[in-house]
Amino acid sequence: MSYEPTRDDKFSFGLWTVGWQGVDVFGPASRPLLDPVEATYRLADLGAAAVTFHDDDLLPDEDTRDATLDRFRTALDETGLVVEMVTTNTFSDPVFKEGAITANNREVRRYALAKVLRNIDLAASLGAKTFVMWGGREGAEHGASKNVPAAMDRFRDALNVVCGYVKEQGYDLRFALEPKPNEPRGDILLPTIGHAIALISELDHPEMVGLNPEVGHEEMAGLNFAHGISQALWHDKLFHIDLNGQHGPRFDQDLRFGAGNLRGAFWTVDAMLGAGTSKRYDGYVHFDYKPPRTEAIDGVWESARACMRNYLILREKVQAFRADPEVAAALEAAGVHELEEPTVAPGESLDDVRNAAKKMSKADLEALRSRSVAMEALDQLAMEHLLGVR
Ligand code: ASC
Ligand code: MN
Ligand code: MN
Ligand code: MN
Repeated sequence: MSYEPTRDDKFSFGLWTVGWQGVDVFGPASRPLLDPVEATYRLADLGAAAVTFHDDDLLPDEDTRDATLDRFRTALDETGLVVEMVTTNTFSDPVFKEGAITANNREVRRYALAKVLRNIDLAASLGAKTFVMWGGREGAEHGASKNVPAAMDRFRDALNVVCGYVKEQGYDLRFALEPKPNEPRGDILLPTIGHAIALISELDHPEMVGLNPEVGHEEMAGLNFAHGISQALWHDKLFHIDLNGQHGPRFDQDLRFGAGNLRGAFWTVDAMLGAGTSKRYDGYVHFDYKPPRTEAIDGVWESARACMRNYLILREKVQAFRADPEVAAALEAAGVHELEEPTVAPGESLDDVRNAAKKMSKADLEALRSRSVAMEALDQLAMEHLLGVR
């Protein structure tokens, strides 16, 4: 296998990823500014199918806005790349230091909403189908400083407003909320996939709003990303995905996909492909990572290439795992498919369940207590596929 990406692989990159100059809390940029239009050409050469951006990544100021948009549209025409997703920067400008759509200050909230609405128009004009909302500054450091129920009201209102606007304009655009537990705020609202799914059920148009989970954001909270996206798929809410790498609960590392928790990456790809049984993810395979500050521009392109290559390698390993007859036997031995059977069969009464339980002998129970679940053997098969010895 060559692991060369094709357009059919639907790889997509945020322009802010390869464009990250390495500014961090302890130091300024370590790399020169990368022209986002040049980055678009370069990503096309590397095999990407699409790009995404925050308004400010591509269009940082009014004076150059129209000219840059013209150059960007030319780049899309010349490369055949599409803009599949657009998102709004409601976190860099200090005006958003205390939040954007859930800031205590109402003027800030209205300013943020106007910025989002303008960006929705841009997203629609470029043909994007997904609009991500990452509430990076929607949060708090101080206990009494944020009325969380009121913040949820404002979050809900803002989502209702933007959904209503998209319907009214007739845009073909869905929203995807991106959870993150902390950083840059001490605590961020909608910290996990589960919190975001719960808010969606309170909206006027829940069918228009789903999720954009990011590997590192769930793993920062010690959560299992594959489980999180599997549940999101179950709710039909996996509208988009941010793939990257993370080493457990610490700062948001945004490593290239495959770095950090490699076993987690294996199960992430497996979950995206439907884990052999359930619904699969068929959207763009989007990378949201940061080439480490240590790298010069050669390392930037190397890391972008590696994100796609690691995905393709892992996809091959996952497919081989799922096609392996020994794995099929191990899944059987572990009783994995039995879980697909309803606990109470259609037509059965709860008395049937009670009576069946009552009829169980001590020996029946003892047999269940001491049964083999054979899960270590199953997991070792996955490990050996991942390690390349099967
Ligand atoms: C996003 C998104 C993030 C953040 C981060 C900004 O839109 O998905 O995770 O912004 O990439 O640095
Ligand atoms: Mn991140
Ligand atoms: Mn992200
Ligand atoms: Mn990020």
